[in-house]
Amino acid sequence: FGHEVRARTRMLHALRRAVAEDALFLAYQPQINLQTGEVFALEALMRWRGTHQQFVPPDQFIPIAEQSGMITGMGAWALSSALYRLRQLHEQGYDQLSMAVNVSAIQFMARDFVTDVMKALDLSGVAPHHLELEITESVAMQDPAHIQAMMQRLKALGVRVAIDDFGTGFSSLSYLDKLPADRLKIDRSFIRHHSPDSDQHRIAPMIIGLAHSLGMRVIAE
Ligand code: G
Ligand code: MN
Repeated sequence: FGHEVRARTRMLHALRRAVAEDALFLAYQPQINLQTGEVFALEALMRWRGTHQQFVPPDQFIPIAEQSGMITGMGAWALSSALYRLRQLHEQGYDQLSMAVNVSAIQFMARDFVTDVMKALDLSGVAPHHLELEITESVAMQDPAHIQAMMQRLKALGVRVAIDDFGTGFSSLSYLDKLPADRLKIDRSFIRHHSPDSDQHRIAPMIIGLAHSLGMRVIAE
């Protein structure tokens, strides 16, 4: 246990230094319409190149960023950088592209989050409907009144919302029906490494059916 605490502390110090030294960057993963083959959006994913050029995976450093409160600044940086990049792409002629940005629970729960999003959009000059915010299913299922209100405010701006890692949490279906989300993202565990006749393989079509009957779009991670 002591060892684990020390490892965490070490990583926290390293993360502080990484942020100060601009060692974080964004990787852009395309989102593809399978009917047309067209790339309609990019998802911005935070990456950290360590001091010895090794990559630290986000599932290791995001939790530490969340526990330490650093995620607020890091998330704001990711949002504004991704929107700035999108603006450049629009100017280069890729003007139909959207950008998906992951949002941590800590950011989503903050009172001025919607104002921050509005400011980031204004600064970049990107239209709100070209931004999709991804919140994980486990977050979407917490504090229903707050989540619903936040989503409604984002929708009123024209920003889209996706529920990330869907299928891994414990969704209340009646509550899901009330969430004004635009998209469900099927968690990659239901897509990857499964033979066509495995149980896991049967989940994806169920989620697709669920999403469509709730009037949502669906994407596979
Ligand atoms: O790229 P990869 O699938 O390894 O990313 C794993 C997860 O890391 C993502 O699904 C997301 O939950 C998280 N992640 C990546 N970038 C960000 C980010 O900018 N903010 C937050 N909050 N999480 C991110
Ligand atoms: Mn995501």
